[in-house]
Amino acid sequence: MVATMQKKDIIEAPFLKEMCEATFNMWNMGWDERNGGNISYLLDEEVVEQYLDVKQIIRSISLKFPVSELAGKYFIVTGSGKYFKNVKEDPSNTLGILKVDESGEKVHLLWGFEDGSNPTSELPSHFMSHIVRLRVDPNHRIIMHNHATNILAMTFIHDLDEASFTKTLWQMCTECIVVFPDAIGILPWMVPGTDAIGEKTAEKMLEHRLVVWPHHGIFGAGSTMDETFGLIETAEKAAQIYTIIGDASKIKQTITDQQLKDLADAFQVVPREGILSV
Ligand code: 2HA
Ligand code: ZN
Repeated sequence: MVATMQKKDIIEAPFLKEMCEATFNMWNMGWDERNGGNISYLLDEEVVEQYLDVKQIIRSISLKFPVSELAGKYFIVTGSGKYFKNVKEDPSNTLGILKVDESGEKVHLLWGFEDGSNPTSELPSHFMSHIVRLRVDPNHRIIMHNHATNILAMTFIHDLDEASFTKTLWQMCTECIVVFPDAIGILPWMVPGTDAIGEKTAEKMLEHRLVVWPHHGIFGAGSTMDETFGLIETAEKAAQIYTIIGDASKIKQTITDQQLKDLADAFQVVPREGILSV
């Protein structure tokens, strides 16, 4: 007889705690008003199995966009319409653990969304971005979306050219070029929640870990929750400096292109081509 391993309490799972902390911190930063924002986090089967019987499917949810590349993969995701403010007090209604089925045409709910709720409305952008980031970064795990206030503000007053938007952010804080040398991707304004915005976001994710949705928010990708949060936090801080300055004509001095290059060299990062004029 095979002894069945006692499952651990899912509420104690480190990945669940990370989701609770990240959603609360993002709300605290003012980036996730009401039901704004969503996170998805790729989990290893061996880890999920410590907490759940992965054969126990609660219900299955069809996807309008097949994701065969993610077949068999596990994710914890935030729920559609859920308030980030409330996740840490109510994880079993606001979060769900999903397994993508073998066809990639549906996801099986293994835990959570107990009130019958569904995964985030931005699941197309999340899943399509995961596919692309896994191609370029084997350590990739997290897609995070929020309405970072100053990034959003900047999309009204700065031109939306990726190179010039990125350079402005690099110039606002010395650490920026080191944290996101791969630059910012920017989409045209699009209706959120659609497959179309998912495809366009994922296209940008091939080359950038940060993608701005003008007048809406930002998407970030990374290998850990801290790294992904920190990536958005750093871009948002730079955007805050820009909005505090308010009028670019007031700027008397800035970090020069040569200094940005010196920084990149010192920290051994390669800035995206076509941004610095040195
Ligand atoms: O989940 O942020 O983009 C609410 C949103 C949609
Ligand atoms: Zn949003």
